[in-house]
Amino acid sequence: MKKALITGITGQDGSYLAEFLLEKGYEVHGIKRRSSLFNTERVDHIYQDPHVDDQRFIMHYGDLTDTSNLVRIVQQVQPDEIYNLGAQSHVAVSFEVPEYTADVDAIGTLRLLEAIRILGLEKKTRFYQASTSELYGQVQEVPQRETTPFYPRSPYAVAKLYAYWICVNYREAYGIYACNGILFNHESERRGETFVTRKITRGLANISQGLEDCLYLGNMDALRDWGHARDYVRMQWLMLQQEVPEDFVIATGQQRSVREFVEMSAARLGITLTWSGEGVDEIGTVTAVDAAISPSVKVGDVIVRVDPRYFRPTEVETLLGDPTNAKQKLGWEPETTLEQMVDEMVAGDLKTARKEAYLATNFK
Ligand code: NDP
Ligand code: GDR
Repeated sequence: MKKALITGITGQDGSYLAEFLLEKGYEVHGIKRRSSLFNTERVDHIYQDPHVDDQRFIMHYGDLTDTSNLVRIVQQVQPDEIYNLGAQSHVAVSFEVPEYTADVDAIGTLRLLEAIRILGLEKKTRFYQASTSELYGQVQEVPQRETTPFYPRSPYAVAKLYAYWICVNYREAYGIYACNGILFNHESERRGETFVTRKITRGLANISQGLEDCLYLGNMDALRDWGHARDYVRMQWLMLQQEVPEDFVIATGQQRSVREFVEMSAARLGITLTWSGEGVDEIGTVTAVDAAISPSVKVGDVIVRVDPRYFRPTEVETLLGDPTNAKQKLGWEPETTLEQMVDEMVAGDLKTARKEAYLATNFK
């Protein structure tokens, strides 16, 4: 039975990857952080009681900033594959905590690669690094592919740039099977609530049920290539099954603006919006509404506004990936369309909002 170790198992991707690997018959180990509240919600449905005989899902307390802990876990698990998904993954937050972001995202990657080396696992353990389209930052070529030059635009992206190159360097220097998946944005109903897609679907669903009045956003013109996380974790595994390690761009090849994502989400809640004003004065006003889905929304309501606090000191305005290499060499194709993903995200957040509104009305 193959063993995998996943850092970031409690995150969006970690939870989908753990499900995927369990289905493939792996023994799955994950590193979780100690927190004062439960932080395992995304993996609770696959949790296995440690008292059962054939436990295949095993959690270890740990942190990417703690070298001795990482070495001990890697020694104990002796993994065939390590998926390094753990990170301070929020771009805007990285401007607030740049040093911590570098410690976790850059040096954390080095610590894991060193653990492989210290333990003499160079020939046994394959290593996947969660690299990112943020490396392209101020884009130098459209669309972005494996050969496009990097120009990072945030402390997060600069930390991930170090992680990218240390991965390449350890592959070349020590023959470790290590590769970078350069993944463009991918979302799901498990996406963290402060990333823009989930903020939009959750915010609009709350507004539809009267739990909030208005959604405040930053740069409405930002363009992203959004795919579904479930499709992208399949690709992470595929990358470690090749004969020769290689870095791949994973993307859909299609691009939408934040504003378009708002419109798509609103449409699923029966809401039509028109836009007026510009920049910080831009607002989204309701021009039609299906009261059966969104009983708390009225024509004329302003439900989207821009708040400059969400602007970033340096922004990545546009990202569009070219996944040709992954398609040709790995036979990978995204299976979920953007429309299906928005349906899924809105449906999930609407269900939660309806429950909360019901409780608020009936159990005051
Ligand atoms: P999430 O933010 O959902 O998950 C991040 C995970 O990392 C969580 O499990 C978190 O733990 C854990 N983590 C954070 N800090 C530490 C630390 N110091 N030590 C150990 N674990 C830590 O991210 P995603 O699942 O969306 O992304 C997975 C990876 O892929 C990240 O590295 C991200 O940077 C990268 N990426 C993501 C893309 C996307 O669009 N989603 C695109 C390209 C790259 P906790 O739950 O306790 O907070
Ligand atoms: P990103 O994702 O920075 O691309 O990083 P995010 O969803 O945070 O932002 C996407 C774009 O939307 C604009 N935006 C807002 N963003 C947030 N979070 N909140 C807002 O209110 C808002 N309004 C507009 C942003 O300015 C940006 O242009 C994600 C993360 O998952 C990274 O870890 C990953 O590496 C990259 O995707 C690929």
